Amino acid sequence: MKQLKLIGLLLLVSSSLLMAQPYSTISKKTMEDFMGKRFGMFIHWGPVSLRGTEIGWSRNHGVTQSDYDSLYKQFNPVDFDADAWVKTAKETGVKYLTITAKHHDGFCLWPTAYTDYNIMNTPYKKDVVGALAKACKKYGIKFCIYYTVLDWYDRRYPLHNDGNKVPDPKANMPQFVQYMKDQLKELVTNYHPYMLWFDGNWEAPWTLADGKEIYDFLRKLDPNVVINNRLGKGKHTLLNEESVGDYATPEQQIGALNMTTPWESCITLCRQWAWKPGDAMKSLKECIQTLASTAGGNGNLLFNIGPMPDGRIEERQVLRLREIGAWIKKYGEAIYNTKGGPYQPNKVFATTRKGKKIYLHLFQKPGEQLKLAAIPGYKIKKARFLGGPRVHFQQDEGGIALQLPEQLPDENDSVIVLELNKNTEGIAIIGK
Ligand code: FHN
Repeated sequence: MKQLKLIGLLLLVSSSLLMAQPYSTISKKTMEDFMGKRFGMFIHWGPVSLRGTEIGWSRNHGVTQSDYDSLYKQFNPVDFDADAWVKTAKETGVKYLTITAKHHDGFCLWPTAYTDYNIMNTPYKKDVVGALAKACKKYGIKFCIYYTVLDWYDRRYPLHNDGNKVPDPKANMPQFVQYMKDQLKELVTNYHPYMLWFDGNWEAPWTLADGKEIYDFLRKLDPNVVINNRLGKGKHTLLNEESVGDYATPEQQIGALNMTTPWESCITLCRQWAWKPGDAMKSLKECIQTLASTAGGNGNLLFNIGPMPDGRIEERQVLRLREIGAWIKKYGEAIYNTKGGPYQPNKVFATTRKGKKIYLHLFQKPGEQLKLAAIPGYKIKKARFLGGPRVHFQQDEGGIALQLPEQLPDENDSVIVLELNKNTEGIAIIGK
């Protein structure tokens, strides 16, 4: 009897563990490569930039449907220069770039054979996705594609507007899923994206089964393309049995420190995803501390900009991106290919680690000293500002005290390198 109970318990535990797993077959090596990149650029762009309103969401909400759906006839970004965009991405220090090839408004930035609602039927008549893919290859940036699940423009998708709850009886979801497959095959075989960023999985017509069907379809096209978790259902911040995809996607928030589940926060430089004239833009401090806190949480940051209707990125945004890049040029060692922790990120500092080093990202001066909880079984051998002077410290079983100078070297994030006596990546999380 006891044996039967034990077998039953083991079956219960193993099935619950299996149940909690996302639908994902990506290799550990590919995910480690992706997570080591730490920093990507998100680009939300399309004919809606002519109105300066939010992509997808402003259709029937501030911009009439007929006006919104006709914008492509005027869309002529003659100043679009893929090399200039990718050079800016390079100067920013990002390792990958994700373009909205198709957002919820259904407009396609590449010459798709499956709808006329695409860039070739605008006055511009050039393949934006292809130009960016080529420029990314040229400058060594991984090219990635955002592709929406929900499509409020295409009549085969059952809902034609944000807020619609009654499916269109003339719609045809199986035909729409085939349309998705046709377009995704074009995108994967013609542009070979490193990662696919799905979105718009929350509406009723989309099911978990649809997500698994598309995931399997993509895996046959490319076993190594990284796929986010928005092919499934459920919360974007989680990776569980409702998820289809390889990593979690907290949005407009920094994900929680997590050493087991891969995640990437998508956050805007301004407030809107698509370009908006005069939109509030984040300070350099907020940008850098967001990046450091994301890496400190063991996550990636996908940082979004929205280019203008003429094809240029707004000068003030380019300048901000270059300022971020100047910081990364000096401190990138503390971001790229690091792991998060071991200390929980907070308002004063975040930590990343690599080998025997812990990088302490100091966002503000808490006083003459910074006190840290002890790291049992580990000893600090040396401490210095990255690229700067030594830092004096005391350590005992009660904790670590770092003596801070009058002036911190960087007003946004001063990085102190702690060199320990052994590899730091196994240290359990400290703090909650
Ligand atoms: O509706 C979209 C939104 O426009 C934007 O693309 C973000 C980016 O992650 N995703 C959806 C909102 O969750």
